[in-house]
Amino acid sequence: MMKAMRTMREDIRLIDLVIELIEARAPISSRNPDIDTLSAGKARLVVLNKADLADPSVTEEFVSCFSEQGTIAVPLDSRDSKNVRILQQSIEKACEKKLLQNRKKGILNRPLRAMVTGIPNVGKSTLINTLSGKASAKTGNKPGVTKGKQWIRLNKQVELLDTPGIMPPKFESQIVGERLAMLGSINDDIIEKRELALSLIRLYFERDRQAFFDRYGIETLSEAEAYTKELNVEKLSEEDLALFLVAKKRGALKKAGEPDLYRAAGLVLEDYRSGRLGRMTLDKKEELL
Ligand SMILES: Nc1nc2c(ncn2[C@@H]2O[C@H](COP(=O)(O)OP(=O)(O)O)[C@@H](O)[C@H]2O)c(=O)[nH]1
Ligand SMILES: [Mg+2]
Repeated sequence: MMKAMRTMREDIRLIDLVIELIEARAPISSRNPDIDTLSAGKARLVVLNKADLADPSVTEEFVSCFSEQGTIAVPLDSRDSKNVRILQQSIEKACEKKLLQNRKKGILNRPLRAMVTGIPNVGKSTLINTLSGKASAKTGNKPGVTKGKQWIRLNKQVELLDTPGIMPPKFESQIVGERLAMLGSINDDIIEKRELALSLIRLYFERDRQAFFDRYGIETLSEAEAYTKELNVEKLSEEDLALFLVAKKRGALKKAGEPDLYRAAGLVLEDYRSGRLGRMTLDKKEELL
């Protein structure tokens, strides 16, 4: 991570436009605020990536929020090549001022140079792939795929560095760490998996209880009360009850037949990360700004 950060600092000196990828499901928690200092004086574009997994109305709120602060922001599913045009237009918009400045200085033919940055797993390689139209940047979690610097021509005015700048995730509060773990952006062994799933269920219960019930075929939690009574466990919270039910309904059981809550927690987390649990945004704009 230290080396990635050093490379990033070196690369960013060559750059006119920083394309900052953040998670649409956590537009605050998935930002590393160091990017503000690193990209001082450069053109900026914020991409709320994986927008297909986030609550669209919350995404819109965040886009307006950025725009009120004078930052161009665009929600995106970067896997979909149909979105290239939207992104191209946003890039051009973000570059307008810089191009004008260059023209005033008499610089006419030098293209602007752009770079994609963001925390691990936010979709940097996917975005570069989609933009370049071919598999020139590998996706997945294998670091160090590209050697040397290559530029991808995006249009007459902009070219893109084919290696992204990797920012370490930054979390000074437990809430932010927890949300990054829910998204799978940081290792979930930092927080006990069952605790993490329970926190996620609590959020679903506050914001979209029905989505959770629908996914696991739950009518009411009283079903769980009967089940846990059978097991002689008492006085459980709602989210605990829900996890017992997930274990029962999904057949996450230990050899002796009792519920495997650790496995059930894993199922819930996987369902959330992949979007099967429905689109929920973790951050609220009032909450952490
Ligand atoms: N649903 C969804 N998945 C995405 C999107 N962008 C990337 N991914 C997935 O997120 C994972 C990490 O993407 P990758 O590009 O390797 O992230 P990187 O570490 O930032 O380079 C991969 O499984 C991608 O398919 C998106 O917009 N929507
Ligand atoms: Mg990558």
